[in-house]
Amino acid sequence: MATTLPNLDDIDVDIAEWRDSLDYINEAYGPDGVLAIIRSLQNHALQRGIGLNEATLNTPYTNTIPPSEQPPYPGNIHLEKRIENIIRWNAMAMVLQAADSKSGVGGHIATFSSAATMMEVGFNHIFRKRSESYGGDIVIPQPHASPGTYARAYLEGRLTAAQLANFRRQLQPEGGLCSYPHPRLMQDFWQVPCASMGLSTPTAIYLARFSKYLENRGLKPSNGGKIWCFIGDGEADEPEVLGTINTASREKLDNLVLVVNCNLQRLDGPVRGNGKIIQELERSFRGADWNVIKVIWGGGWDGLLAQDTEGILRKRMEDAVDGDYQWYSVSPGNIQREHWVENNPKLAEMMNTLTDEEVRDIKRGGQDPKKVYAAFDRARHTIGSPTVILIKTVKGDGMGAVQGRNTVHQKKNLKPEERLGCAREYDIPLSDDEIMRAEFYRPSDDSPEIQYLTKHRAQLNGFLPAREVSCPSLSTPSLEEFSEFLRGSGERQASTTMAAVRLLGRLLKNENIGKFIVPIVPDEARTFGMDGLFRIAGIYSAEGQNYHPVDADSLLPYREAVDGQILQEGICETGAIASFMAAGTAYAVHGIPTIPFYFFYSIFGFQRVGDMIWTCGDMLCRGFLMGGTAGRTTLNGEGLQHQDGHSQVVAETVPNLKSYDPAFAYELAIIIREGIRRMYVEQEAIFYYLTLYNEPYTMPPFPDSDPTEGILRGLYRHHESTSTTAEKSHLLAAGPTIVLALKAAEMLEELGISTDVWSVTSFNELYRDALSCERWNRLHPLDDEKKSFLGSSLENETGVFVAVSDYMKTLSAKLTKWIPGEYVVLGTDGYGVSESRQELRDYYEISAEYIALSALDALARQGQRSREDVVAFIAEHQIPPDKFNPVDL
Ligand SMILES: Cc1ncc(C[n+]2csc(CCOP(=O)(O)OP(=O)(O)O)c2C)c(N)n1
Ligand SMILES: [Mg+2]
Repeated sequence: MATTLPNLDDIDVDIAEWRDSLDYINEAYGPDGVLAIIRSLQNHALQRGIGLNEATLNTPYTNTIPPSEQPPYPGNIHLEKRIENIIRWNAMAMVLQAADSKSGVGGHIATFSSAATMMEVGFNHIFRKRSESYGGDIVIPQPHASPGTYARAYLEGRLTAAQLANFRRQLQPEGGLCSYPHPRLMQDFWQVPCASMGLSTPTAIYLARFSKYLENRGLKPSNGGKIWCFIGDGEADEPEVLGTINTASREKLDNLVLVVNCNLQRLDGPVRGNGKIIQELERSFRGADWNVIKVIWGGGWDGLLAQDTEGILRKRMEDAVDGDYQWYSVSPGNIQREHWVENNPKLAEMMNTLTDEEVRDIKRGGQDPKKVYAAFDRARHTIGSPTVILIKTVKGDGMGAVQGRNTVHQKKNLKPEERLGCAREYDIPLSDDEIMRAEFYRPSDDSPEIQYLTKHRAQLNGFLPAREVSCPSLSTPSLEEFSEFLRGSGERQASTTMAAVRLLGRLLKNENIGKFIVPIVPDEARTFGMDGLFRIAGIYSAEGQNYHPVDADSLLPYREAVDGQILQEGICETGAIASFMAAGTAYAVHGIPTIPFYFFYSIFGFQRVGDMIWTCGDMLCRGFLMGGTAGRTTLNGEGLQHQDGHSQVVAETVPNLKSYDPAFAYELAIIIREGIRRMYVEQEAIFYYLTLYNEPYTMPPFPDSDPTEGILRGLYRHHESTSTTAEKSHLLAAGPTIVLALKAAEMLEELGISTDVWSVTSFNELYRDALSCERWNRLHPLDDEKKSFLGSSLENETGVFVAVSDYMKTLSAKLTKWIPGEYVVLGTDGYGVSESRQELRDYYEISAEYIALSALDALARQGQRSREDVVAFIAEHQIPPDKFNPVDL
């Protein structure tokens, strides 16, 4: 490791001779010659067991771009600094006013303080908005730096002082601002949600990838547009960050720039006190084939580094760890000097060219706009690979005594004298009283600052971030197109998964919307029978297919193509859901109405990437989440970690997600058709979750009674009893459990109990509707009562009710209040078990026998049947009364 390497002076070898030799090879054979020699030496060392990771993956702890390659700065640094300082002040003032209001809503200052310069360089010179001729940059700032983005928008005249004053108070009458970037809550402003640490990186990577996909498929012109994603150095510890970076280089995403604000601190303390986060990240990103640009030192070091012919200063820079650097950021110049030169007379001599003040003021790269611009400029001109820029900054830069302290992240208030100190340093022309009240400052529209800032944004096509949706509506596919599913399967049996994949195949052929369909699947296409689509739609690959596929001669070859339509994501649910997000938001990002159908193993959806699904809701994403091989018992054999009996329960927690658990192919067709209409014709901000099953059974034809409304709102009577006995039961079944309910109905009819079977396509939709009617009635006591769909569907029904699904009982139990009679819920609570379908259904007590038993028992409890009848039923069907309860496993 760097800190333990011996000094070159202490090694008895003439290093100058080695260097001369390399120079000679370079002159005679060029860089390839040098590479060949180094590679040979490297292999030689490796064969002797010498680990070379650091030597090969790390460059020195200096700026990647030397002063000689630095482009001239394209702006007025002095004026930009002034603007930056005003923005810094207003950003700070927002949080201070929130603190003064005693509303307790909080806010952060330190993150933006460290990021201000890099953001300003970007906004003044780099981030370009979408136009006729340009695809448009997307800027994803660090979430905790949001006050800075708001403060700039205030200067730009896009936000009012009242809005700034209501930071984190969105319910105030004058309007307010959300804490972090949340497109759902500020739909004209924020483009991408990023407040859950780590998720913005895969989001950015897959947005960039989807942009290339659209270009390669001819849906978008190749007219540029980059994703600029800013994250924290602490944030880079989230597994989603480094976990998805290989995709970016494999896909050659040169439209992606990730900027890591390396202020060396996270919330609690140093990110890598004992090491160097920049070097560590450099190794990871270089190892993943990214273009890495380090911005470590400000221009104040250039002169010293130029004098450092013996590498003394560089070695010292290399040896100091981040804990030291953080300490320097809080220490006076003389103390810094003492520690830095560490009795090294040569270094002391070099540093003596600077006063203590100058030592104290010497800046890090992220505080120097010229260094930042050089990096941003190189990144935007990089071709063939994604770029990561590692920028060293100071957390809480300019916050006075708390700058660089471990507590700075949480610092939400400043004392009056601290406020004065900051404002005076920023040269804010407000009175002392105004400063102590943390008032905002905005120069007049004709001031040089506002003129400069607006001119530069105009040159870059307008203000950012901005979310401007302009997307054509599609047309709803006709019902005839789904006739195959409305006809039923006849003698054949089919599963809802098979039906869904066939339906997807049909939609792909639709003249109007076919090209907008984006089938997405992790490494599971064969599980769902989607391999048939490979040939017709092709698997997207930016490189095409440079090999002869092993199954080229078969009917279903693995066909990769540059214009392939299917996104086969490999075993990466995070990437797949990020692709769903990119495809489902292309209507807003690019004005292109792509319709994602993401097929996945249902248990690896909400459970695995629930936070990303929540983010999809935030980003107003559209599309269909298709949870395949669903159901705790229907997916037999796979056991505890695969058998999903709860995703429908969790789906209910996402407010604008419509979740359905259909039983039949025609239900599926009606729901998907309506989803396309609502999302892509009416442009509603909703998305869909459908659970699909692998159990084949006969798919009935669309009933003459036309249950369309019931299918969409959650329930309809699928089977009406022809008997008219006094005793009545209703079985409410979802998904494939309807087959069990129909069998149970026969058993109950044999016992003389008239039984209807209702297909419940969505317990969740019924519940939401019932709650919303109940709320409305409470608020309108004198008006006619609104009836919920569930209430009016069942209002004339009597008897007992049994609900069953392949999900936890809580899914149906939440309807209890609105069911007009004794109500029993059956479900699959407990961990999954490896067993056959039939055994599992007995085990979780949802088989036909248990359904019938539940109805019979409910009637007995109502006094309509004797308890002896129940005992007899238990005995006849050999139901073990002392059976193990699955939730106890
Ligand atoms: C998933 C998640 N975990 C925790 C948090 C809380 N949190 C917000 S900011 C932060 C520290 C950020 O540190 P860093 O990424 O280094 O950014 P900096 O503020 O230093 O620029 C934490 C822990 C969060 N927002 N999301
Ligand atoms: Mg940090």
